[in-house]
Parts: sequence; structure tokens; C-alpha cells
Amino acid sequence: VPVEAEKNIVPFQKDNDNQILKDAMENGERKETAIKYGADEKYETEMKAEDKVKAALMAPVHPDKPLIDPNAPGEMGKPVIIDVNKLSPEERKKYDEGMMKNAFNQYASDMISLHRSLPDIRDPECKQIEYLKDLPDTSVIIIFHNEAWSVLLRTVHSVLDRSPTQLLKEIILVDDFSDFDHLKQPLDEYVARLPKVSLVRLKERSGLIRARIAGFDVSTGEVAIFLDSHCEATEGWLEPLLDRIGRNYTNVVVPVIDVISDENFQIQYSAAKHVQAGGFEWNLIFNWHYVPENERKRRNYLDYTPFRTPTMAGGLFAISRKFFEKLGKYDPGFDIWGGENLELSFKTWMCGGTLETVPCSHVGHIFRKRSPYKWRGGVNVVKRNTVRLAEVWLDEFKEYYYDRISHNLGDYGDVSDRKALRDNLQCKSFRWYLNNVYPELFIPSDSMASGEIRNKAKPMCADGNVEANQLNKPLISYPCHNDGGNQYWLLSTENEIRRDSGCWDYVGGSAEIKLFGCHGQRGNQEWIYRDDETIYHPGSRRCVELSWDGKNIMMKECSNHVLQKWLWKRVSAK
Ligand code: UD2
Ligand code: MN
Repeated sequence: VPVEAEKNIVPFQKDNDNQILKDAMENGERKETAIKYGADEKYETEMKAEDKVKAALMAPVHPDKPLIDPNAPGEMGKPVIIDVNKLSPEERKKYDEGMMKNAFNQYASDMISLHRSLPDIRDPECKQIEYLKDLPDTSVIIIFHNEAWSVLLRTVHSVLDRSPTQLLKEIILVDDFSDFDHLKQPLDEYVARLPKVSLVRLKERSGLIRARIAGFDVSTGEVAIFLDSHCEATEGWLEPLLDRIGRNYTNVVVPVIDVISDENFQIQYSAAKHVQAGGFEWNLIFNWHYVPENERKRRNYLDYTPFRTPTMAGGLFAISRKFFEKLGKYDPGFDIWGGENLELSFKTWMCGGTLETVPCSHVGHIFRKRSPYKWRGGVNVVKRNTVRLAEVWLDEFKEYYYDRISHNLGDYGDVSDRKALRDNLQCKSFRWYLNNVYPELFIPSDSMASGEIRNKAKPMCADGNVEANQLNKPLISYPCHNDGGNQYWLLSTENEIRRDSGCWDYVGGSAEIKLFGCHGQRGNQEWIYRDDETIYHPGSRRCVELSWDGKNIMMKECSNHVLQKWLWKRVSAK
């Protein structure tokens, strides 16, 4: 525990405990204030020194009241920097376990107040906007599976502390069958003392999709807002969301999702002009892209105003009760994680709604590098969910996704009632969605060759990851696996060899081909798949060759050698 924090331990004042507790509750303050003054015997006697520090830092932050200590860890969204080499072996163990169990720095989080202050990072224009006088009220639904205590409760308190009372009807926590001890009785007791908060326990592991449905089903607010269990709502987050739905109940809205560092809990904010829209690629995985020119123009280049987005990331959004019900909520056949974000995005647009990002509403979220909890054994849940999604919503375009998984759909269960739902709602076609909502998306139908690119001399294939953060790496040779994935390539009519937004790119100099973002300007990204099965790069007049040992793909003088011949399925371009 840092020395600064230790100084803030408030002396234990046993004498007038109960009065202080009563006052605190009456003033609408929360349990931590009471604990801080030592009001609750049970908690107090069990409290270790470090917990006292924590408790001391937990007093509610209110604009009219000074912070306990603006220099306390993490205040104003500042990072908590810990030198692990200075920790005692025991503390070091706690630190490592926190990382392992959560895939974020729980140790750092535990040092930060549950009511920590955050900077007000809205664009200045946001404060001038006049919202509807009569905004709908909302239920905030927070689902969790094995969440860290301080992280979960900071999510809850950020909502309680930063939502106008009359607009926040309730917070519903849904425990998706966690087994962490602190989420059992201690959580029951904690929640019992918070205003407006209730806790729903699921009787079996249900996955985030069914957990959200369960929370929604017991909620009563006019609007439902869903949050992950590791978020921090910021000042003014709620009104701009409710305003859009108050104006039109078919508006589904997402806040700006600011990044809370998984390492040090710093909040990194995005100014409105940098906020991106949601999209996807034909692997049906969500991604981000710049707001297109048309949409910027439609809003007179006012970056702080709501903009239309083809998809949402999934975790944080607001929807009217009536519209979510009309859309059939989520497909309850989706398990654990994944795909539900696109399902709700597609059907919002296709069934008469509008999906928007509201740049004046900011909520932080801890993005992790791996998923810390157990998934379902023996089944690829993301694929299963995604096949259900494609079957119901993609029409003939589902084939582009199936190409990516080698048409190996697996058992995806029964989707007939989801198709019936779509028919009853008379939703528009996926072609309509692509043409009108997401015209920027590259559609593989125009391609001239597709599938794996297999060397004729050896069973080796061209392989490479084209996810945005994996680009700029060389194309490699890898045994052909016949599963699509990173070995699936398209030859576009612009003569690119590409998957999604990643293109083969050869700049000369070395023998390496790299994967770069497609620029559509031919040049280094122009390739010709010739009748003699060689892949020719006009820019350098070289050909793609497999090294004799099969380990590398290289650019060489064209020789017509069998190592320069590649089998690739041609398709007749329309
Ligand atoms: C993103 C979304 C997430 C969800 C997911 C796709 C954001 C910021 N996050 O992944 O909300 O849409 O994409 O499905 O947009 N959980 C359960 N039961 C489970 C698994 C997870 O309750 O079986 C909870 C979990 O504790 C968390 C939430 O579901 O509160 C989302 O899970 P995540 O944080 O692992 O997903 P994330 O943010 O990587
Ligand atoms: Mn999350």
C-alpha cells in the first residue's frame, strides 16, 4: 500500500457509530461512508489494515464535496503504477493471482476507490445540448461471471453516483453462476444495503446472452441499458442515451466505449472526432472503422452529434423495452459469448430501427487480452452462435461466411422459430442492409479466385493473419489445413489478393511479401493469377515461390518451376 494512501486512514470512531451510519444513509450516502467511520461492527472487526485504507477511500465523490484525497490511487482516472519488484513475496503472489484470475490487474483495482473521480471528458458542445424534459427511466442490467469485487462494485457505484435519481429506476445484477467466494454471501450483504440494486442468481451457467435476457425479464424500466461488469460510467453518460430513445423508441444507442487499461486502470478517452463506427468482416467478427464521409456530411461535420453505425461492439447499449421485445430480444440459443452483438445490430436495422453511437455519452470498459473464465468444453460456441446468426439473417450472403469455415457448419441446433420471427416482423433483406447501411463493406462476390492457395510441389499453403493489429507481418508458408481461416484468400477485380481489409503487398528489396491494409491503388498490391498457375507481381515482374524446404514464401524471378505453381480455385467473375 503506498504511503500516500496510508495517511488517509480515518481514525476509528466507535462512539457515535450509529448516529453517523443513520445520517449517512439519510443523506443518501452509502455503506462505505459508514464503514469509514467504523459504524458497522461486523465489517470493522474483520477489516485488515489494507481494507481500512480501501474503506477510507470509498467515500462517495460528489461535485460539491471535496475528494478525500485527490492524490489517492487512480483518482481522476490516473494510472496506478506498481513496481512489482518492490512487493513482498506475499504481495507479489496476490498481484500475480489477480492477473491470472481476471486477465486484468486486480491488485491495482483493489487500491482504487469504488467511487473514484474521473475527468469530465465530454466535448464542450455536449454540455450545451438540451435534452428532452421528460426522459424515459431506465433499468441498468449488469451481467457477470466471476468478476473481481472492486471492479464489479466500481461499475455499480459509477452508475449510482453518476445517474440522475429520477432516471435510474434500478440496477439489476445478474450472476451467471459464478464460483468466486466473494460473489456469494458477501455480495448479497453488500447489495442489500445499496439503494435500487438487486441481484439475480442464475441456477446454471447460461452465458452472457441468456444472462442478459434473464436480467431484462425481471426489469421494469422503460429503457434497458446493458453493461459489462467491468465498466465505469462517466459524468453525464445517461441523459444523451435516453434522449435518443425518448425521441424515437426504435433508436438503439451505444455510448463511446473508452478504454480502461487492463494493466494500470488509467482511462484513455476518445474525443468525438476520433470515435469510430462498428463494422464486421466476413468472418462475422466485429471491428471498428472510420465514420464514412457521407455520414459525417449528413451531420454537417458536427462530431459530437449521434452517428449511424452498422454494428455495435455488444457490451454497452441502451434499447427501449418495447423495441427489444418486438425484436425477440436475443436468440436464446446463443451460448456463453459471441455473435449476439451482430445479431442485434442486423435486426435493429433490418426490422425498422436505427443503431447509433452517441458521442456525448462516455463509459469506460476494461478491454482484456484474453478471456479469463471457462467456456463450454467440446464445442466452439462462437462458431455455433455465428452459424445461427448467418442462417437466420444473412440470406444468400451467408455463403461468404461459410467459405471462411470451409462449409463445416457443425450442429447449430434449430433456428426455425428465429426465422419465423424474422418473417413475422417482415424485416428487410440482408442485401438491403449492405446497400443502405454498410456500403463500405467489401463483398467477395466480385472475386475471381477464392479459397486456399496451395503449392503444387508440396502441400503447403499461403497463410497470414489480417486482423488490424496483426498487419505489417510477412505472409508465411504453413501446412494446408483445409479449414479456411488464415489460409482463405480472394483475388479481387482490382487484382488484389486479400482477405477482409488485408492485402498481399510486395515492396521489393527483400524477398518477403507482407500483409498490409488494402489501398485499392494496385501498385505493390497488384497480382495476376496466370493460366500457367503462377502468381505474378507486375510491379516487380517477379513470381511467388515456395522455398525448396517448404518453409518460406518468397518473391523470385519467374522461372516456371513447379515451386512457383499454385492451385487456387477460380470463380467466374460476374
Ligand atoms: C465483447 C462485448 C461483450 C459481448 C461480447 C460478444 C464490449 C465492450 N464487450 O466482449 O459485452 O458483447 O463482445 O459476445 O462490447 N459473462 C457472463 N457469462 C459468460 C461469459 C461472460 O455473464 O458465460 C459476462 C462477463 O462477466 C462480462 C460480459 O459477460 O460482464 C461480457 O464478457 P467479456 O467482458 O468477457 O466480453 P468482451 O468485453 O471481451
Ligand atoms: Mn467486457
